[in-house]
Amino acid sequence: SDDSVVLERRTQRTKPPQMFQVVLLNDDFTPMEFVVHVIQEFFSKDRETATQIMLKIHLEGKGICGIYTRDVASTKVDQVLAASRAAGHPLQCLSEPVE
Ligand code: NFA
Repeated sequence: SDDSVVLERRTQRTKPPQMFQVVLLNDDFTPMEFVVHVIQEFFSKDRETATQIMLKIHLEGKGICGIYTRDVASTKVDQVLAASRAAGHPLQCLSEPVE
């Protein structure tokens, strides 16, 4: 006799993607106002939140501006670096895996 049995998986089994935080680094030259503008524009923060993040970066050396999937985080980094270079500022931006 054939006693083999097949059970359908009806539960979802999709693991969440690895997330990446986008970090801005402090420097001595980029104007505070430009950093606030960048954080508002590319990380969708209001002016008050953007100012708080900028000040944290200024005082502590670095700060997280947002957490995204790999491709979105990479695009944010490219956009920030392009805008900074276009404006003649040395602002540095990177993404790194969370955890
Ligand atoms: N440290 C810069 C200044 O005093 C401001 C700054 C903040 C630069 C955050 C880069 C990132 N003009």
